[in-house]
Amino acid sequence: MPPSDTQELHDLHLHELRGRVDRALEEGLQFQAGCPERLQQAIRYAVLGGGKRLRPLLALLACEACGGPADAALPAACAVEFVHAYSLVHDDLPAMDNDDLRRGQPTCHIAFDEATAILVGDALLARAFEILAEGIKGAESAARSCALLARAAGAEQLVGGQADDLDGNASGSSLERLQAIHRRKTGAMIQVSLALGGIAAGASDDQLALLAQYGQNFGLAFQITDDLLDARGDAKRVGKRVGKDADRGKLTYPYLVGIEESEGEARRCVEQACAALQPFGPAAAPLEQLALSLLDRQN
Ligand code: GRG
Repeated sequence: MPPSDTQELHDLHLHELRGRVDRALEEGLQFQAGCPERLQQAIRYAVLGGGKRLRPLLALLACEACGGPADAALPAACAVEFVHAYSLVHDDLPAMDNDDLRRGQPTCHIAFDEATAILVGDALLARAFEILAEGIKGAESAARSCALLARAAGAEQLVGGQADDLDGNASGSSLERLQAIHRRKTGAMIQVSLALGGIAAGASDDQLALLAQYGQNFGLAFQITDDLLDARGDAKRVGKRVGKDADRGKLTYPYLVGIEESEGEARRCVEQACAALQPFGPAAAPLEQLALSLLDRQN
């Protein structure tokens, strides 16, 4: 098949899966009468107002790569997006990154207020585990998924990475430190999205190990390309403030090794991510395309 047809089929498949994710997110955000109207609005604002849905797509595509139907991973897809959305809302707060623009819209605490934004994050974190515990088929798979997500979102991974990022004095050489932050702050949620998708398909340990290898490289390529977007980006297209990293003297790949070397490192990571997919055969072609698309990210 000519490459443009393959690309078109891939785009169509992602579009279709994104639609399923958006409908599942919408359903997962129906709260009973105990949830005050304004809180409900703020939660929906934080989740449904945009975003690439990268982590949910990784969960669904990992499930398909391991031979499962994508729908089996929808609860996992919602759970990882809820944790991700909570982390963005909290990251944007004045006590953290103090941002006023996210996904092309005013951040949650600007559109509502700070206390509401904190509660939005709390509610989303709880909902993620509720949906995973109730939605994943098989008690063992559900419990394993909850434990993996808790670890990825916890003090050793997402929260720890965020804490070190906020603390300019943490130890280690600059590149080591940067990689350790990326691994926990960005990589852990990407890795767990893939693992949960695999578990929903009943993946073998070997398949999960390959997904982890893919995820590790994908995560690093994603973060390097994020740094590159920030370094030379256009705020309108990216949907958040750009150039902030340099203004704040933040450690980034382009700052440490330069633009060209960062681009080279992102390419090497994408190649390694794709190499990890070989044993899956054509079932993993969409994961391969997704990794390749990181190299011309626009947002
Ligand atoms: C507050 C516990 C806590 C953690 C915050 C996610 C995060 C950690 C900070 C956001 C800032 C940042 C640059 C994080 C690195 C990960 C990243 C690039 C997040 C943005 O993910 P995208 O691009 O966002 O997938 P969308 O909006 O498309 O979902």
